[in-house]
Amino acid sequence: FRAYSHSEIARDAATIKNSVVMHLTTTFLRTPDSMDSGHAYLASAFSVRDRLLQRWNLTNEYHSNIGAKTIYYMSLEFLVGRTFDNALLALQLRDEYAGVLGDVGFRLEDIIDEERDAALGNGGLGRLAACYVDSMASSNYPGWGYGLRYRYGMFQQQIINGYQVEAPDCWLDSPNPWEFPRADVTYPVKFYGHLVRDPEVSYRYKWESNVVYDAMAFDMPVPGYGTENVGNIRLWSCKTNGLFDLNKFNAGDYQGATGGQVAAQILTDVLYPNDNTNEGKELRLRQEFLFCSATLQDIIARFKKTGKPMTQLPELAAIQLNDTHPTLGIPELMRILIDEEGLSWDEAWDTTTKTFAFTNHTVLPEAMEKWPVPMMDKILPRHMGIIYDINLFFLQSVEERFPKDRELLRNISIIEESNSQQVRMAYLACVGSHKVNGVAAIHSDIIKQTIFKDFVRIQGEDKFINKTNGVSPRRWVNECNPDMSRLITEAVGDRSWINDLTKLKVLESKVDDKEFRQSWWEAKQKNKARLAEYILATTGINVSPDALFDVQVKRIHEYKRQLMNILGVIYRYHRLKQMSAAERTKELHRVVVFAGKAAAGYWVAKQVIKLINSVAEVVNSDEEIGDVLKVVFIPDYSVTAAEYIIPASDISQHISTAGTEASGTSNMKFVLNGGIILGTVDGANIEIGEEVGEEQIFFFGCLAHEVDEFRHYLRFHQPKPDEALQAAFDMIQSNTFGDAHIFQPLIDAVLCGGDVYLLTVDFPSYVEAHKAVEAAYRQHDDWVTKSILSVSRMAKFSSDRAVQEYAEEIWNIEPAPVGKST
Ligand code: DL6
Repeated sequence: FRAYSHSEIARDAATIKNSVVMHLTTTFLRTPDSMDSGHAYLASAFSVRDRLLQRWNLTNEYHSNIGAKTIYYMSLEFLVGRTFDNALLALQLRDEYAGVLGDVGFRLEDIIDEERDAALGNGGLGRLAACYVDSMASSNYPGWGYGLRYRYGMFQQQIINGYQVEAPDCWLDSPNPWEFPRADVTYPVKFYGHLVRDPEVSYRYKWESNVVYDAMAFDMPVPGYGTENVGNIRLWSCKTNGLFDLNKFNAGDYQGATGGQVAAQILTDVLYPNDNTNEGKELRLRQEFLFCSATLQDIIARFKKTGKPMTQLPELAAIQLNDTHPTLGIPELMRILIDEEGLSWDEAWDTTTKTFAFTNHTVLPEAMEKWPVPMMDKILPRHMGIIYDINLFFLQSVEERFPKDRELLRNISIIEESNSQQVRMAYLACVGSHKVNGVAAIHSDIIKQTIFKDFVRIQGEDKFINKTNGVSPRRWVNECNPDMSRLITEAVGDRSWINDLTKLKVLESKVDDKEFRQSWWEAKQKNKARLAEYILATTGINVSPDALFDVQVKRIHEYKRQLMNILGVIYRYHRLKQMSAAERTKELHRVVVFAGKAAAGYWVAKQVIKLINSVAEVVNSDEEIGDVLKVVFIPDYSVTAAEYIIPASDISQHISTAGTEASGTSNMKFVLNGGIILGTVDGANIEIGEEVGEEQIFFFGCLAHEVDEFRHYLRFHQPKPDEALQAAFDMIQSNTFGDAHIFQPLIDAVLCGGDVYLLTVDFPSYVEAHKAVEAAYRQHDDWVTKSILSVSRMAKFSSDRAVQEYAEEIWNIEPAPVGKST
């Protein structure tokens, strides 16, 4: 077949200009004279998309011609953020577009700002999925993400009177250049109905139902950096065509006529805004199934084109389950293989378990997905039957090896025998997969000792492995931190580090280079000035880039302990108020930045936001305090906001109670951008510490193995806050930040609710750790050394490394660069 040499894309200014004007005039019916920045963005983005699609086609054609094994990354969340700048950098067209836009009076930065984030995810889990597809494309692995095209992404957070107020994220109201609708790729997805048993094979059924929705594909090309490969995220949207009831319409029942459309559309309308909690809503279960069924049908359809027997599916396809949300893919593949493709149960099970692998992302009990058996039985009767059979065969095999161990059988059963029976999705995912992994070393150990303890005993140690998370150097250094990137490129000699972070090692040799150190510091200061502008624009608060920037940005959750941070701020304020003016002048100036969303129904988390904003209001308007302390809550945290915030931190806080944060990924992003971590011995903090060295990280707090004992003690004993924490409570309770009643439940959770997140235990060492940070920051030279050394040692935390490990140890898949072979 064709030689896949090079799909040379046009780079000259005249051709680029023509393509922008062509889209402006034909796609958007505008003239160059009436072009505003919104249309300049759209026309430019569409012209970049043309170039991407050219490569996208070639990549897919090439992979299918060589019969490449493909990884399918199934995730209900893809927190992509913006694409325009990312695509320009990947195609190495940034300067060219800046030139063309500059010629007609636009700054590229302003045009980039016209794009809305694709916020189809809650936090770390969704952003990880986006980083992984980026790495698959950039490392030439044939890989697709599969997800849902939510009409409303992550809600927009407004702060009104200090409280979080949610507004819908109507991101598709304006044209989206980064998706390609595929009306030709549509699958029917059934719900409800009844089963008819095959007269010849007792376990084969026909599933009959007239509740059938259509899932239609939208493709989002994922540009690989420094390669011709373009990946893909295929998102499903529930199609409403054909669900219009003309008879009802003719009879004047207009609402009834569109009822079917509304019922269908709602399936892909909204992203559930829960991070680390399981809401258990029926609509969510239907969302999950629509996603799994359409994805599996699509994978099978592609596989069948090869003409190979279905049992060879694992040779051409590897499916990774991003947490339990896509677990229904397992019974759905079983259903297709047995009921539609005629495989025996054993063949189908062998094929399924060899195809699937499962990543666990949490140990929090409230996040564990379980579905009531009656609900599952009603909505998905065939799948419930398959799950019962999977469980039966699994329990039988266990009983053979561990006869009469009733307790073991009860503990590992996929069906929990509670008041109403529940399907334990983590167990189903585990039993139906050939590998199970956690996302940081400590987390992978913890899951082996807790939720999967019995499974390790039964299925063997080898099945349970660790794959420490990583982040994309394209977005999280090269795109978000241009000045530091320029310095790294100069030090390395070229841009190869962007696809190979081991090259960062060379920075170590620059650590004593005076000029380099000065430029490094200046780059950070510039990023801080940029963030100060962003803070002013989004909050109206003026902060000085000369202060220490102390940042905690992530979902608001009790286990992440934003409450401990703001109590620390209150204590600092208390101390400052006790000082004389002369003493205060000696204090290090500090800007404490918070950002993050709370799930709409998570009352405690929302009260924490209110407390932060109330403290900010008082502290920031206290003239005695002035610039010594500023507190900022940046509203509507997003990928784009993170790209402003992360490069500007001096210190970032990752302070979860030990053993609760599976990994964390923003910790990696902060250090990769020259910031230092103040954190607990938890998640990936531990491995970051191992890589960068103890001198480069500020640890505090109790250790994971101590947590149970402390919790047990605090259940039966009154928690005792130290003086500092008591001072913070006293300040709140004396109405310093408004009506103390509003915040009393937060204090009660610590003092009367058993202090589950161990604030009283960790607060003293937290305060000490802050002192150590201040002392270190005052040693300006040493701080710069810490910053450079940290970045130079961060290679491990590239998502390219993580994806390569998955490819080699789980997916058994090789890179297939387009144009490298014919
Ligand atoms: O693995 C990505 C990310 C981790 O970095 C976080 O530590 C973890 O909290 C998050 N987990 C979830 C779990 N949600 N569910 N289910 O978001 O995953």
